[in-house]
Amino acid sequence: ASLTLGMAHAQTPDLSDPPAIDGEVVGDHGSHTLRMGIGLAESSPQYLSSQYFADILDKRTEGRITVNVFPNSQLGDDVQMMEMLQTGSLDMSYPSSSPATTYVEELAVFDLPFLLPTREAAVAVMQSDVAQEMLDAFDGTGIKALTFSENGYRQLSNSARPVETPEDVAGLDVSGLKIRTMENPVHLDIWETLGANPTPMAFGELFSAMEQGVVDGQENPWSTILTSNFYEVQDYGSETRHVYTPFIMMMSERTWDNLAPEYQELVQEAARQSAEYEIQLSAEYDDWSREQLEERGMEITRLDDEQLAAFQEAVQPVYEKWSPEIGEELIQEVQAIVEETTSD
Ligand code: TF8
Repeated sequence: ASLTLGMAHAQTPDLSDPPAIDGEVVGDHGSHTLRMGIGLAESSPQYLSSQYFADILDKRTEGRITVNVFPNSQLGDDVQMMEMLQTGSLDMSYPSSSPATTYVEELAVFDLPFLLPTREAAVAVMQSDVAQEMLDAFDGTGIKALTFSENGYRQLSNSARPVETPEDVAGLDVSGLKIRTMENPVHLDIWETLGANPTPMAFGELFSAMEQGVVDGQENPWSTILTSNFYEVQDYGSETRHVYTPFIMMMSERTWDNLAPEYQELVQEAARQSAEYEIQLSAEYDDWSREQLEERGMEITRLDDEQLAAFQEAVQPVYEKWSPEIGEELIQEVQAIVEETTSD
């Protein structure tokens, strides 16, 4: 019988129980009901980990801190919700790092293409001192940045054609793909460099823009393409993994300053615990979501090493252009952390 080396099927994410909530109950320092707005759906790792964050606070204050999580960008998109944190009209949010570069420009290091080759390297960078300095750099903006977690490896999807090479993006005899990007100048430059026609747009407007053909495609992790139902309006996917984007769990500085120190310590610990859970969930969702998308009819191209190298080569000009802006030293520091994780 012929040996069939079928692709090993990804394990279905285990949503049964998040990690047990242990740790002592924090004394009574008043009661708070917090509103948290997030961009993704109830089935996303972002929502599930936000709910786990809320459960930790509820349990360890015996209900004195309640966090109500509002998903699906219903309170606004990433940019709007960060502004609401600054004015104090929203208590918490969980945006990508990319639109937050207007507050802390060093975050743009995460937008450099192919910078973080493995999840292990990405996690090491997010947990490094240089990453903590970026979170601290929010002080004074009205936003208290609590922790990084994983939005994940971004993949290209579109409704026009299969994409295996940069030439497929640019379109030799047709115009370049109209690609929606996050509101971030490095992302715009990546897709301009690849010959696409990029348009920055809030995430909440993206589904209808694809449905109406205003844009041909977008780029996000498989789990977002699945949980936001993009497969309904996107026929083709390409496993480009061109950028690893972090999430940043944020609290309004007004809300933070209004909490007793004991509560602040608990919030920081709960944020770290929920980020750890989110990264584990997001990793479990990654390959599984890609398979779910194929089952729902998306044609997904897995790039081989040569095809991936062609994309890495094609976006080199982005490094030349943005390294001076982002800071050569910072980029080298991040690359050194990557080296450490990939060397052993
Ligand atoms: C994007 C981001 C978003 C997330 C989410 C809205 O493409 O990846 O999916 O920031 O929180 O805008």
